[in-house]
Amino acid sequence: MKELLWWQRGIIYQIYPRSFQDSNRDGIGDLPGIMRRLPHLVDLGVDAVWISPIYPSPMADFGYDIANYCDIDPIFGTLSDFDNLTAQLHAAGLKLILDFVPNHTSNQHPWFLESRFSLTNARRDWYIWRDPSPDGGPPNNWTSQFGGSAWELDPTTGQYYLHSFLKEQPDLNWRNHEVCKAMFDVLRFWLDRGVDGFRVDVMWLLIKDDQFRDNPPNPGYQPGAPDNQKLLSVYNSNRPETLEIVKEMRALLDTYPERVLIGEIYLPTPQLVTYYGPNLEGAQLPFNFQLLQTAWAAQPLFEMIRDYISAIPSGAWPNWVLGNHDQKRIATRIGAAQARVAAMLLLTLWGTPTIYYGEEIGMTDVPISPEEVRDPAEKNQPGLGQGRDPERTPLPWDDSPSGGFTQGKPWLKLGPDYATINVASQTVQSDSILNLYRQLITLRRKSAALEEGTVEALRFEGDVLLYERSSGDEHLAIFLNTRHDTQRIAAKTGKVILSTYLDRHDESLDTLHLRPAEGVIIQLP
Ligand code: TEU
Ligand code: CA
Repeated sequence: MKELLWWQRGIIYQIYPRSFQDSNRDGIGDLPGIMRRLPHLVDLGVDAVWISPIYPSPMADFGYDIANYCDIDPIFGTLSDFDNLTAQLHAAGLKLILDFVPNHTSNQHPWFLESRFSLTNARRDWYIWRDPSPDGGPPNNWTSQFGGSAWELDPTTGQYYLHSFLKEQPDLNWRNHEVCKAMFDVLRFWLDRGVDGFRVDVMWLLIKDDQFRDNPPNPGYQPGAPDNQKLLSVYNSNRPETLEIVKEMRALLDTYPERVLIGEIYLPTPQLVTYYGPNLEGAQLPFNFQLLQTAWAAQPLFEMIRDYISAIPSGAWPNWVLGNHDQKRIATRIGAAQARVAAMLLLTLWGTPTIYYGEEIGMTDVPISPEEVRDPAEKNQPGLGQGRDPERTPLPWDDSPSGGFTQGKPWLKLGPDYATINVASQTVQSDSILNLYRQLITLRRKSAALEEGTVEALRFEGDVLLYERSSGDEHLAIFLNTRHDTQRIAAKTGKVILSTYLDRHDESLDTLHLRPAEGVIIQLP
């Protein structure tokens, strides 16, 4: 078997920097805070860290609105903090992945200030400007992901600009070659500083229809659902020309050794896998969000895994995600007991796993009252369940005030259960989910079958999902009980090497009684 690259063998850990560790009592996590908590990442055993945006930003969308691509926001620290963090991560054997947000800038970015100034200035075409429609309204019917029209009238010139997200986030025009060049310079700036890869924000939205055609209505729209679901995003997403840009990004990364290009892509499997590129010259890891969207039951999980793995182009590498800063946390979605089963699934499937900070201690969404809302997705469309604050709350490190996250007032409150759901308590509690994560990761790192074997004999029996992983003469069978009652399964004779209950080891068996929400890994002879 070919030697695996770090991003194939490794485990990625996503840090939402505002909520990881504060170091200066302003209640907001920062780069020195991440440095202080490096031992946690090392103890956990992850291989790479992806940090959500840390660039100068007015924070209208908490850093996904960038005003300068080549610096660090003072909230998070300085370029020298960044260089220190990179050096410390590398010294500890970890890679660093940055968030790259190419679809839009902040409306405070100097490029946009110049672009909006006049019809004829040199940067006018860097953004997407259109005349009003004949009735004076927006140029077409496209909607913003955060509600309302995707077009904002700019009184200075009487034209509308496109914003796929907030009006404070104008979309760049990736059909303009100077934009491509400027953004590729940004990638080089960070690559030259030692960054090991990028997670590219909304990769599938980068190019829009050149004729700006109206989107058709969505026949599946349910009244009461958010605005942006009323139409099908035919003309403002997943356009064929997008892959050309992705290939250019990849080609640039390939001029440096062993860098990784990850794409944030919310598309069904058949479209998602096209982002690998027909000759694997696209993204190495188009983020696979299927686990976020599949009902937690053995049969749908079986079908989804089967379809995803069979859709992967030959030679491409799969990947798996249970959560991120835009989605309900897994422990909230499926409950604390099944979150342990999900951990075993994530870390025993074939392909690169990404862990969202807090998953390792079973953090749940924190209810945020209307007065405490920070996220514009909730502020713009209150009560529709669009808010992302609940999954972005500070990581509790111990049971001291504010969980050791800050000595100030945290920017979002901690969960009511942080006295028990925290890193320190779970470190000493031998059967905690944190210790399950650590053992799963330890096992994965020393098992060639888990690192490189494909998924074999994938099936389901009743409520149990089963599959095998092999390499050389190492053969493992994984059994996951997706329900909260006992399941009895005929097993090949083998020896239990890990249970999600963390209590049975070396037990030999023929028939397996899986306890409620139990997952086990069995070593086959
Ligand atoms: O998210 C893209 C995206 O499509 C989200 O709008 C997602 O569908 C939504 O949050 C689900 O509730 C990326 C970033 O991950 C997100 O945090 C940013 O707000 C967005 O892009 C704009 O940059
Ligand atoms: Ca701080």
